[in-house]
Amino acid sequence: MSLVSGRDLLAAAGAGGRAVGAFNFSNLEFLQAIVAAADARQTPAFLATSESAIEYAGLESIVAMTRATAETTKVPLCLHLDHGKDLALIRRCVEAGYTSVMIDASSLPFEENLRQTRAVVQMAHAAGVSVEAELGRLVGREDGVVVAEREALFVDPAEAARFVAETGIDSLAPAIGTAHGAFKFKGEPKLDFDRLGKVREATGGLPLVLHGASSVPQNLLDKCERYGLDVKGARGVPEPDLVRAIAMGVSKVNVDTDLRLAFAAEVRHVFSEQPKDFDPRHYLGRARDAVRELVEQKMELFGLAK
Ligand code: TD3
Ligand code: ZN
Repeated sequence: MSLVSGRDLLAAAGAGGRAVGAFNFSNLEFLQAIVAAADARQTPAFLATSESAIEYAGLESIVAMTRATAETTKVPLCLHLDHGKDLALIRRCVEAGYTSVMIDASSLPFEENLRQTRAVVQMAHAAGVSVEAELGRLVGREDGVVVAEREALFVDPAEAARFVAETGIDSLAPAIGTAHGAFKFKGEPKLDFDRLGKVREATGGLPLVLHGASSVPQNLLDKCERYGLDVKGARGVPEPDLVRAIAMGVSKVNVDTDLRLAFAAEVRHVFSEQPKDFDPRHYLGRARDAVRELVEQKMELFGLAK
């Protein structure tokens, strides 16, 4: 079917306890893997592209292949801009056919974030496109921030209430201790659930989004190691923490890193097994299958899979 808005997808997540996955892609194989998983499990999904994915694949190519691939299933899907920072690019996405955009002005002062987000909401809503915004900052192990400073970068629940009321956003990504990438935590993973609860209360049931939600599961790390992908010290968000966040009102969960690990590990697996095979359809096809399987597992964990 044709692409639906992010707001419609989040409504599909229902009142609570379940979440729609947002999976990043920048090529045909990841896109096909995510859509095949959605179709197999009759589960809606956000098809997410970052600004750098657009730079890599080209905006028009992304829109055309996403529309064509979405037509292969009856499951509702949404084409989403992840972490939009360039206001001109956000506008180009809306005009080109994206059905959801994220404005990420979270690194700017609060008032400036509010101003930019409000402008994007006006522009996007006029075209029926929904808007996600972020408050607080995601910092990981590699950002070199000491633990005491970390919390100062988390979302402030009182600010969240004002931000939501004054911007008209459709969903909010509150920073509560996750980070992007494979190296999220130095010691034990720790999310600020208390703060998540306060944000939930302060924002009156608005759909919340968890970024940096890859789990970097041990079985995937084992496979990476077996085939020579060096990701020593990688650490993600434990699955029970994701389930807890979803139970507390998170209704969109963003995953990119785990898919990349699964894809790369399987490509290396094929290469190590078949030293004479150089047909890209063989190694990319098997890697695509590995991503599809992982996306299906995520959909199951997030509670919407059939
Ligand atoms: O916005 N994203 C995807 C892009 C981050 C770069 O990997 C996320 O929040 C997913 O984060 P991750 O790294 O945990 O999959
Ligand atoms: Zn993110």
